[in-house]
Amino acid sequence: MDQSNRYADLSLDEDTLIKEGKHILVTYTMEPAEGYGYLSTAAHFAAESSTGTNVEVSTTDDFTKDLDAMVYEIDENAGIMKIAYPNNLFDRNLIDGRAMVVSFLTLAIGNNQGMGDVKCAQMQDFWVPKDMLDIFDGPSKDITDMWNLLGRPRDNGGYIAGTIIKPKLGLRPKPFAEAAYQFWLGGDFIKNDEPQGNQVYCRMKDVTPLVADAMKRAQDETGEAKLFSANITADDFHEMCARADYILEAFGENAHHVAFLVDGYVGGPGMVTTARRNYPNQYLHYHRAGHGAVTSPSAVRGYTAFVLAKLSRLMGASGIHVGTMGYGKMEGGQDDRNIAYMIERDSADGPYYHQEWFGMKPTTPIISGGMNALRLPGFFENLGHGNVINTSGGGSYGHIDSPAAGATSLRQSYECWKSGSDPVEFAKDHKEFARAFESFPGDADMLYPGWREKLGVHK
Ligand code: RUB
Repeated sequence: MDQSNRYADLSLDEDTLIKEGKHILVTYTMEPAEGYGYLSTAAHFAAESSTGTNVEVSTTDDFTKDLDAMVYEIDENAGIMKIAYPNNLFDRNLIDGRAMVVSFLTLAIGNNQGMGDVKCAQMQDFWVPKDMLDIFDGPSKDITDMWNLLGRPRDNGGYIAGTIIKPKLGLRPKPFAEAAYQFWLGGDFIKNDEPQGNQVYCRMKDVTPLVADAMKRAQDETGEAKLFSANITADDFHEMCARADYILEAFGENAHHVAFLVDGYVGGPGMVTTARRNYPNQYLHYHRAGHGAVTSPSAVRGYTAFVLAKLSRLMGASGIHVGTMGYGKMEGGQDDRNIAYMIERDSADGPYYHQEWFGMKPTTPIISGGMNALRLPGFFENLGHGNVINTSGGGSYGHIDSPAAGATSLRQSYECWKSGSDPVEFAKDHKEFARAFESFPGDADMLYPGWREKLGVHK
C-alpha cells in the first residue's frame, strides 16, 4: 500500500520546520528492497516509525494524524530521506514529564530497522528543537569540573592525560592498585577497562580500597589531584547503585575525584540515565564498547558514531569516547572531528543539520584506542585543540621505562604540540617523550622517519 499521501509532504520546507520547532528532524540513508518505490517505502518507514502500520486502520482519527511522522525531503539518487517527527509523538516521563532518549530510538530507529520493503536504512543526523532540548537531562558535570579539580582554569583547561589499566583483565587487587599508583605518578586520570567490575579474582570490595589508597598516596607524592573513573555497569539498577554507593564510600574524602563509567551502548540509555539521575555530582563517563556493530563505517543500518555521540549529550553523558580520528587503532577518520565539535560546543554543524544547544552542558570527547605520545601531536593538530580526556592504555603501560614515564610522555606530547615544536627536536630535551620513540618504534618509523639518527638511537 502506498502511504505517501498521508506520510509524505515534499512541500514542507526544512527552514520553516526548524523555525517552528515542533518536530525532531532526522536524515537517513535509505535503500528500498528490490521492487519497491523510493517515496512509498520512505512513507511506509515514516508510518511504521510513528502512528501507522502497513494498512489503514479504522481507529485512526484526525487527532492521530497530527502525530504522523512526515517524509519532507528525498533524494533518490543519493539515497537520502528526511523525516520530521512531531515532538508530541515522543514518550514523556511519568515522574517529571521529561523526554527520554529510549523513546526517540524506539521510534526513529526502531521497527524501521527490520521492515521487508527496506533493504537498509541508517540514521546520519538529527536536529532537536529547543522545546525538546529543554526536557532532555543533558550532562550535570563536564570537563570544566575536571579542570577545576586538577587546579586548572575552568576555561580552556587543556589536555587530561589518562590511561586504562592494562592488562585489560587479569590483575588481582594488589597489582591492579600498584598499576594505578604507578600511572598517577605522572598522569591525571585512570579508567577501569570497560569489562572490569567485580570479577572473582579481583572483587570490587577488595580492590577499591587499595585504589583509593593509591590515589591518596599519589596525590601526596605529586601534590596533584588524581581522577578515577570506576565502572558501575550492571544489568540491574540496584546493582549499579550498590556499586556506585560502595565506591563513593570507599574513596571517602576523594569521592569527588571519582567518575562513573557506564557501558552505555550495550547497557542502553536506561543505564546511562540511572547514573545521570542518581549520581548527578559525579562525572559520567560513557564507554561505547560494542557500538561498531551499528556505527562502523562499513555498516548500512543503525546509526553513525556521530549520532551516538549526539544522543549521549542528550542523555547526560559528561564524556563519551569518540574514537581517535584515524590516529589510533580503532576505525575512524580525520573528519570525525565534527563528532567532537558537536558534543563540546554550544553551536555546531553536523553532516545535515546545524544544532544550537542553548547552553546545555558539553560532553567531553574522550580519545582512546591505540594512542600514545607519538600519535597525539597529529591528533591535536587535526582536532585543533587538546581540551580532551585521552586514555592511552598500551601507550602508558607499554612505555619501556615505567607507567609514570608513559604518563609523562603523554603530557609532554601535548606540550610539544602546543608549543608548535617539531616532535623529534622536542624529544631531544624531553626524556620520557624521547623514550616513547624507543617504546613504540613501529609508530616512530612511520610518523617520524629518520628519528633514530636525530636522537642517536642505534638499535
Ligand atoms: C583502549 C581501550 C578502549 C578503546 C575503545 O586501550 O581499551 O576501550 O579505546 O575504543 P589502548 P573507543 O589504549 O591500550 O588501545 O574509544 O574508540 O570507543
